[in-house]
Amino acid sequence: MSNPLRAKQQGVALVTVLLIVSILLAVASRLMAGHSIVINQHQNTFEQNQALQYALGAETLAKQALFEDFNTSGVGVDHLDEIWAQPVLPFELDEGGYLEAQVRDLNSCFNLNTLAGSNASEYLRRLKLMMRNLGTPDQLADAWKDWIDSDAVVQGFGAEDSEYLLAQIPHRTPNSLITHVSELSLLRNMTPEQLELLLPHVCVLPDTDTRLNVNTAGVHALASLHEDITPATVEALVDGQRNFTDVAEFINVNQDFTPADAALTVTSEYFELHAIAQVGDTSVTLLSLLYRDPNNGEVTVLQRDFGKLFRSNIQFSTES
Ligand SMILES: [Ca+2]
Ligand SMILES: [Ca+2]
Repeated sequence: MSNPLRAKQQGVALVTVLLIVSILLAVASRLMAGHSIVINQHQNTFEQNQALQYALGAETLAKQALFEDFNTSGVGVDHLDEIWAQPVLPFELDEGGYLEAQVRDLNSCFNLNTLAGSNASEYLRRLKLMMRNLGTPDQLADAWKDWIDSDAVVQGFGAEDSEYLLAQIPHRTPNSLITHVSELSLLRNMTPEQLELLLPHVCVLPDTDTRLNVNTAGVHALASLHEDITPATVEALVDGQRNFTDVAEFINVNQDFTPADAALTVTSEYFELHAIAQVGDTSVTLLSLLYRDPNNGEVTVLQRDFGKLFRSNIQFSTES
């Protein structure tokens, strides 16, 4: 065999080997990349699950605190100095990350579902008053009543399906109790600015006749009770320490509330836990609606929402 032919064969063999090596390298790097994605996916799933378990742990802790408050530490009264009302300061988790939780009393806000109950006209009057106090048009209260009342009859400045079906994105009214406060944003003529004003003072409970806890209620929820009660008067009351043991004691020092005494209480049945747990690069937020049975203090989870942005209530002073 001549030398040029042999050299040519050797060249072909070398190219073949190089080709095989480069294919193997490509396959290996593809496998490595795939493997790395699988590892990251597993790590994310693992961290997500750990964060979820921490958030659910916070929920269990809140249930326990509310149960103990009912039976031992805070019997017969609920106020903001009790243990359940104290936020859990953010604390570091062993896995790297943190957990923070807070409980809010929901007998402190205006329950929007009350406009679908047997006492709807009274609650409509209160919602209108609250809207006027907040500087939003009280016609929105008519629209809200139509949104959840069972009939399809337009009342006042309200609106029913006939109007919402003509909207740019046609939709229907639920005509029943609702489960999420975000439905307010679907009301006809509701602007984002008006929604932002209303949201801190309203809530949604599976109940159509909810009393306000005078020890925890906010300024606008209390001021909505009667025309003679102004937000300015209530501000002084809310800023002070509130630990009334019964409604009569409260009325005795706050005579303006006499016409609304049937709407008041000093204990609460509905609460909301909001927690955030972060593990590694993953975080889970949990908003749980809790009901505490007024007969035995047993606490039940009615609803869980994993989509609500967590906003801490903790305020640090510059010195601390
Ligand atoms: Ca209590
Ligand atoms: Ca309706």
